[in-house]
Amino acid sequence: MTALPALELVSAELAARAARDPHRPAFHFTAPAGWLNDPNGLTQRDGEYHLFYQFNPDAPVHHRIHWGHAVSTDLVHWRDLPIALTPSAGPDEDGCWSGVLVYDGEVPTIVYSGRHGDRELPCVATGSADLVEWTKEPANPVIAAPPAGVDVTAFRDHCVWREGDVWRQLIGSGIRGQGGTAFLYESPDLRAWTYVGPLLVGDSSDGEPGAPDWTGTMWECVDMFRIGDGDAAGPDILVFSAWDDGVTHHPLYWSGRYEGDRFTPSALHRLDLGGRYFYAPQSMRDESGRRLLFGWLQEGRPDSAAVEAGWSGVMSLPRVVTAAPDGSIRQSPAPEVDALRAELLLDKAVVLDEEPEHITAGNQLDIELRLVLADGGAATIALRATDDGAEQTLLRLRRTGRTAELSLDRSRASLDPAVDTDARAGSVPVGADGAIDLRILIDHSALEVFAGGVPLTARVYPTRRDALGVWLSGDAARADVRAWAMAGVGRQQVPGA
Ligand code: DQQ
Repeated sequence: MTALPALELVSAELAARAARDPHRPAFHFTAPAGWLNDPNGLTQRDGEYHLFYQFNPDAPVHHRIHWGHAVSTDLVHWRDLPIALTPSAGPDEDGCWSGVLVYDGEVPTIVYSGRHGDRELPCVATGSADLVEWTKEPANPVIAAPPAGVDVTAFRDHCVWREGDVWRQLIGSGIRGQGGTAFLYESPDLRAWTYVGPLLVGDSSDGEPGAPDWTGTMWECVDMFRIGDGDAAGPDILVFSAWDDGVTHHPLYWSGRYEGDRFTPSALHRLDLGGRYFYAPQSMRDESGRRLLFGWLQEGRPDSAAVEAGWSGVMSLPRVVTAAPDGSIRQSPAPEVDALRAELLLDKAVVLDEEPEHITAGNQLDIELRLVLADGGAATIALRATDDGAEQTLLRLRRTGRTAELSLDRSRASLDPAVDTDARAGSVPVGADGAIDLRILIDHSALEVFAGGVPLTARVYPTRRDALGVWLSGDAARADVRAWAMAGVGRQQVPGA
């Protein structure tokens, strides 16, 4: 029996409730209703991008996770395809958790974590050539248990690649008393796996659990890639999401070198200054050789509010990842996002002073700002702001030499006392001329900011309908600003799917 697409699986009542929510983004990908979390199985096939995602059609809570499936030719307009994986009696009875898609010769193959009871084990499913129908391997799980003799904190999520004539995979885990890790396995056929050893082990005693670069006691959604080829290749990048005892902390990455059976790190970096608001990212190399990255924008309102809204979870816009000269990576929205610019609202140079200047308004905006700050200079951008300032989300930048501190102040972002208002901050690069290229994408409750290629993602939930203003202020600063109203992407289904 062919599975149903997401929109046909959710109840009409839930979908209607979700559609009415003013906090629901219009140009980010979301589930039609219910729950969405991690991006999975990213691939481009015959020119079409496939986005699978962790999905619960029944309610906006993380429970009995399915693999939703959507397809796009332009990375911004997505069509629903039938659900790829549904929990069924056996090792994924309680959920089809995160994983990846690889091509075993001509056979599309998903490697994912089947959840049964309170544990997850690696499972495999094979797909039709069009990636629409999936058949689970009768021999699931393909690995019966975590490595013998290792006391693990958890064991799930997969990064799989072909190396010479074998398959290799990383499984996210943690060694109790030591730290997060990625276990390396090898297989001739994606079914029989031999444990090789830990690729790298973190140290959870290093730093405070609250610190934005704490590596956690378990690494979720490990993802390893190299940007570029041959002599032009950048460092190897090992991405993971730091987790501890049920708490999703933040995504980090090691830059370094993968060689033999080990990863030798040279530095640890924050992947997104927004922390848990860009969680469990997965990347893919597309047919043109770009490294694309998607992540899950978690909610910042209480579970009860999401349940009432009928939906939870936003997929990030697609990001292009490039290597920076210092060994870190830079991220920017894929150029395809520009196609959603519906109307140019503003194109002007502004000299900033203490008095905030109203420059534009909207809750679906793309703002490009080239901000030139004197050393020690600062600028503030107020977003989703009411004229009386009762609600406003503030982005601040303060330059010191060749870096600037970017901070997000949500203390007045919402009059709703229940939503998350924690601050976020981190360092971003400044050009030799003192300029910072900023890109700010506002999509109702979803906020993605890129400053010199360093992202800061968050969620905001203003209560007032007039919380739309964008204001600029600063000292020793000027800005070239362009802003566009962004079109929504709607939702399409494959007829008869
Ligand atoms: N979400 C998945 C897990 C993963 C976590 C389950 C990260 O496989 O570890 O939905 O958000």
